[in-house]
Amino acid sequence: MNDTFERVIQAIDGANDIALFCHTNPDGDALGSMLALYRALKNMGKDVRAYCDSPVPDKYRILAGSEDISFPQKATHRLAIAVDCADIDRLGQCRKSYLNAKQRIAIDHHGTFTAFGELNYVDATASACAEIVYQLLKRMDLMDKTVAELLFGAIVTDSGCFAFSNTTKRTHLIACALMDMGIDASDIIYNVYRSENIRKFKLKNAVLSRARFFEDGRIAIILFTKQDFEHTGTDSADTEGIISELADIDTVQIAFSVAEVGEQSYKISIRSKGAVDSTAVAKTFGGGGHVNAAGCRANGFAEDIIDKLVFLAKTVI
Ligand SMILES: [Mn+2]
Repeated sequence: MNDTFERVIQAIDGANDIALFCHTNPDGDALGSMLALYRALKNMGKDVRAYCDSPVPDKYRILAGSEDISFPQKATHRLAIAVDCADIDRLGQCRKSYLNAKQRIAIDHHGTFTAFGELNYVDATASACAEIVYQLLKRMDLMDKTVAELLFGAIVTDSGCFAFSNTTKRTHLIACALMDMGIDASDIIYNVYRSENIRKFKLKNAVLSRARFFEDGRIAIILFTKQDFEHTGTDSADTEGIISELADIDTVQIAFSVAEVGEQSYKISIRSKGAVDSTAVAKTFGGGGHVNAAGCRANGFAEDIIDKLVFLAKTVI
């Protein structure tokens, strides 16, 4: 299903008015990949916009160009490029604007990618979508230090700072190439990966203290309630990464984070180890992702959802 970089480059060369899109509730890879393209295409002299239907989380406001990200303002664009989205619904409210573009490209690294663009480029072996964007921009000779910083931050986010099993030799080789451009790697790692505000620290401690374990500690679940967010002054974006604390427990084979995002509406993140397939559970709820990291949404009562997750988890561990 893959189109070549040549065809993607041809489409970019042939368009002046380009809109970039990333997924709703953006993470470091979605934002870093999109903003790297944004800066590179701007440097090319293109009229380029960067769109997302959610506000940029505080910790990512340091990313160059993040202040330019907006909700789509123009009815149609000549070319639309979506990054880090496995399916078109991940664009949230930006979906319509993406579909309105005269030509559409989708670049992604999820195994559950649905090839929703006219031109599609997917590489499920890439730790981050930014690995693909790096290869594309390198080929186009559009790399600069700021682009390198954005791509490095994106790779750090999605590879768990080079610790997740999705990290390959190529991930490290790209990181080396980015470091050769003069970036301050440890500074970026601190800012996008390690640092957290005191509100998130309090949220993490409240929720982790109530973690539940099943099947001799092989299944772990944490639940973020509306009250947790209210008491700590946080929101669902602050749940990012907390699930890793469960996955770090030696007995845990599969971990779930269930976050209340609306009235009887929950966002579920799943992490697993080795051959334990997170997507097998996510797909049951209409979600997707990678073997060891997936996500989905569910409606209903938290306890019913947790029961269902534990039941499904038992079938995959
Ligand atoms: Mn990603």
